[in-house]
Amino acid sequence: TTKKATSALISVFHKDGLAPIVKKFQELGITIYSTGGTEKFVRDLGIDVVPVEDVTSYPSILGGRVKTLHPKVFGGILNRQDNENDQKQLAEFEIPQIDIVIVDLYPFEKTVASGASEQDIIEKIDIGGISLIRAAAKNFKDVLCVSSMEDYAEVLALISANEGTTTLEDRKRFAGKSFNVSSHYDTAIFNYFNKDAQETVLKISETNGQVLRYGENPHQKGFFFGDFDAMFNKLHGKELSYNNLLDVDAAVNLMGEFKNDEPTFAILKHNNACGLASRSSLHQAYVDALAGDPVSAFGGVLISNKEIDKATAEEIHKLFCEVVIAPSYAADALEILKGKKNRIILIQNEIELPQTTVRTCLNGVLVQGKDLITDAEADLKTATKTAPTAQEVEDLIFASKLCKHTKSNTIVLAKNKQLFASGTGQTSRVDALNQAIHKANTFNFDLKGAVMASDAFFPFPDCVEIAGNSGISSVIQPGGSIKDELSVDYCNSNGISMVMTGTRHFKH
Ligand code: 93A
Repeated sequence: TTKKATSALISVFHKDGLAPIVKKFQELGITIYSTGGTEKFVRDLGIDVVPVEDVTSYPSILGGRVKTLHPKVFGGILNRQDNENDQKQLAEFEIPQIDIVIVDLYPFEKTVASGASEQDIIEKIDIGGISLIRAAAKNFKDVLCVSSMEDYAEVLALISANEGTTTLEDRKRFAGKSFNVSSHYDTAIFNYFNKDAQETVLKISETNGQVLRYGENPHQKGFFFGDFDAMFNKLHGKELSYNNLLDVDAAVNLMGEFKNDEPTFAILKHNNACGLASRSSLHQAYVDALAGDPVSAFGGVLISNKEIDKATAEEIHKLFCEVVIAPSYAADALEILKGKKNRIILIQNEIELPQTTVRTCLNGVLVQGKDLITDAEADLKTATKTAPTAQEVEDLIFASKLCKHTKSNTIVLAKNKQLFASGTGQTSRVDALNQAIHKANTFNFDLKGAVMASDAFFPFPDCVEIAGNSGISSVIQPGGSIKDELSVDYCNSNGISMVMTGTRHFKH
């Protein structure tokens, strides 16, 4: 496994630091093969060197793009010295054995960083050098591969100490470094090409997708891929924007939970509901949904699970809202809603939504099955001594359905199937609860007898304590914290009921 080198192929971009190595090679009687510039550098030192063209009997062509890419070179590197057939072929095709390969690649990254033209950058994609490195590293059993100017000093020390002899361990270590160099190099090239990915993707989107006014912000381009017209009949209003579509998506998914319920109305802002109520009349459902947060409702997306009648339309018309979605509209209701030129009015058709979700993540995408579990009464396990009342159970389910469609961390406070307030997208559950309580107080809701839903378990009893102090009488949560008992104990001592669902509903 210990090998004494007799020949070396040197093809390096950076010649600094190479002189002592080639001098050492000469001293040790190691034959040096070299490419154009490197060969000149070596010869100028007064050291014997064999041009690689003499090995290949082929000139460097295409302005240097092809100089080492030749079977005689790669045969010399890749042949197995313990393989009889390989050695026979080496002799047959007059291929010289190559024991050491020293390469320093075209400086691709530096060229990109210098702001060079694309043409210059492309020319700096090293093909022959990277192939030499990969070949020599692959055949580390027989070949020592030096893959960067960074290693000149180390290899000089190694060669000097052992008179050109290397161990298998040395060669394998250098092979490891080499693949680090080659993978880093190709990653840099990949990144360069991907830098333009935004332009490329946007160009493809422009021809294949639905062109939106812009993306999330006016300086971003935006496109929609999907069949909007299969899902909705648009009756009125301006073009839907990127953010409108996101809100419509959130609205449709939320209302899907209330499809078969009594008349239900939801008002959404920034993909979260700021109002939600179920009532025996749609008009009342709208009025009570709006009461949840009349401030946020401005410019919101409205959705109903029932036909919108005249009385409801008259109320809606008082509000500036971007989009109204319903399964149908009474003729007189539609006339009223059309009273605002830009208001988007959509009929939602009965159509299945995808059962998977996709979003970009780092340099790829994340795909997952959709959260299809809706907490139902049968799933609730009472964790406390007292169980919730029938009314509370209805409210707990109502709040839990909304929780599932609200950005985590979330706390939903509700009573009599009306959203009182929610805390949305907070970094702690306590923050979400405090936000919800603050909002409920702002709009004069009395939390006494209201219920609390949490999208995930309570890691500490702090949330139930705060909720208890605000008058919350019943709580729904997945459970599963190692400190569940502390929350349950607090509820038991304070007359609060708690049910656990066993299902977490994170939405990030
Ligand atoms: O253009 S290449 O990809 N084609 C080749 O066949 C080739 N072989 C070695 N570039 C090639 N090299 C690279 O040339 C080496 O990686 C090194 O960076 C450079 C050394 O060229 P010279 O010895 O002419 O200065």
